[in-house]
Amino acid sequence: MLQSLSQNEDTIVALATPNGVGAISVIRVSGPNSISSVDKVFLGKKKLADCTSHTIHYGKIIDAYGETIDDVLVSIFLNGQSFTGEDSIEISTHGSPFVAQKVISILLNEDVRLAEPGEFTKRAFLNGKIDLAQAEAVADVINSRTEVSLRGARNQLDGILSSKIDYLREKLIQTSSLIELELDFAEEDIQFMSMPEIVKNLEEISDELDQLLSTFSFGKVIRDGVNVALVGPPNAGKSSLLNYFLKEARAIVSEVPGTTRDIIREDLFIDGILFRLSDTAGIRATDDHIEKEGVFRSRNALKEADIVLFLNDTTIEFSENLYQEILELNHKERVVSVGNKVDLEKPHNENYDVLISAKTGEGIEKLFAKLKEVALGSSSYTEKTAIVTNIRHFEALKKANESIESAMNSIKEGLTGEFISVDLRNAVSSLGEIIGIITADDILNNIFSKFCIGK
Ligand SMILES: Nc1nc2c(ncn2[C@@H]2O[C@H](COP(=O)(O)OP(=O)(O)OP(=O)(O)O)[C@@H](O)[C@H]2O)c(=O)[nH]1
Ligand SMILES: [Mg+2]
Repeated sequence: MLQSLSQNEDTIVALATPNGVGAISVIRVSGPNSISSVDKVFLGKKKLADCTSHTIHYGKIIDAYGETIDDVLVSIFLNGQSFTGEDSIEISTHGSPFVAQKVISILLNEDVRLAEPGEFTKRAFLNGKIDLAQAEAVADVINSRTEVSLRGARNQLDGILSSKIDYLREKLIQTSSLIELELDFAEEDIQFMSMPEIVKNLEEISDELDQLLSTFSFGKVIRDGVNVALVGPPNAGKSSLLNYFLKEARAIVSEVPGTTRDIIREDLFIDGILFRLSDTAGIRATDDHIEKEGVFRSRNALKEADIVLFLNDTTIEFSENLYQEILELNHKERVVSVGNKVDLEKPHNENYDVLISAKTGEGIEKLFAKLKEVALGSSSYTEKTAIVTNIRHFEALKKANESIESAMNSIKEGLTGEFISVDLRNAVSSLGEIIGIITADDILNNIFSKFCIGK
């Protein structure tokens, strides 16, 4: 099933723990010569070649002159029962980067080479231990910074997305093979499955793909967080709100309109979701060329934001023109209109989704709830729901769905089976790309080069 089973002649080594001082450092070795190479530098009670899999051995690592480098513990993984699917060894040394580097350099003399970034995970994939979507989830688990993003990555590593893709791909292959059968027997005028039935199958698959695609906005939120731009006229209290969120005087606040010029970015976690805040310059026409640049940057930030917090001072008139401009630069459902300074006087509230005071904190809980609501949408996903968090998967799903739609159009137009088959084959291969059934080398390299060395 896999494109190429890993026939790695090379045995690789890398530091698996961070390169710094700690209690222990772990060095990972994987490949056909793992045992023999380590045996040459390891002095224990018995040879590692005589030990069984999944056992741990105390001993010393010695250099070419017989000098002891360190006392170590060596764990052995044999017979494909390792992360990579190859014979592997993990050496735990004392946690000094110098000791770890020394052990690695000794091994480099014993027919072992340094691993490339992500090479252990790449081997796990090539040896069929995990599929490509799961390999990518390994990186997401490592990079996850919040409870929510970790759960999303775990979901993918557990294969929930993969098995959904697998199921849809199989269903598509079945449908498409029926059409191909028909092609083969076209002369004999035999029908294996009626066209309406085929169309019904394709529609079902397409619906499920649509459903998966629709999880991406949520998936992106849980994996990468949400960009929130604090935008509004000068003096609305944007910087005050940023400071209130962060519980520190991060941005300069003053009664002078046009205080903020540069964009100030900070992260805020609300219930495990990462909100990346940008405090921006108040938007107004100005002759000051520095402020002008600030306003230019504000407009860019608001264009790119996943959520725009449009802040206004409730004690003065609502900036209707600016509001209309924001709606043009972004999407209405992503703009939250916030009325600030409610501590000063009772406001006209018809323009606002939420009323707050960045000074007293009034209404901030409601604002948090609103931010979460806009970020997550009406999604109600359980831990068993397949969620698309990765743009590569999203693009492949989109391509698959387009191919299926094109096939259905061909059917409607009464085109011959060949047209339909080509599209369906494309759809099958797009789905296969997600789990790595057939994936071009450059795509694989691109994916694994983003890993750290030792993973
Ligand atoms: N009473 C009251 N004053 C506030 C509130 N929020 C902000 N202010 C005051 O409003 C003024 C402007 O606040 P900033 O936070 O600097 O406003 P800004 O929107 O960042 O302004 P620019 O950076 O100039 O665009 C300051 O004097 C703040 O103390 C509030 O909720 N209540
Ligand atoms: Mg400001």
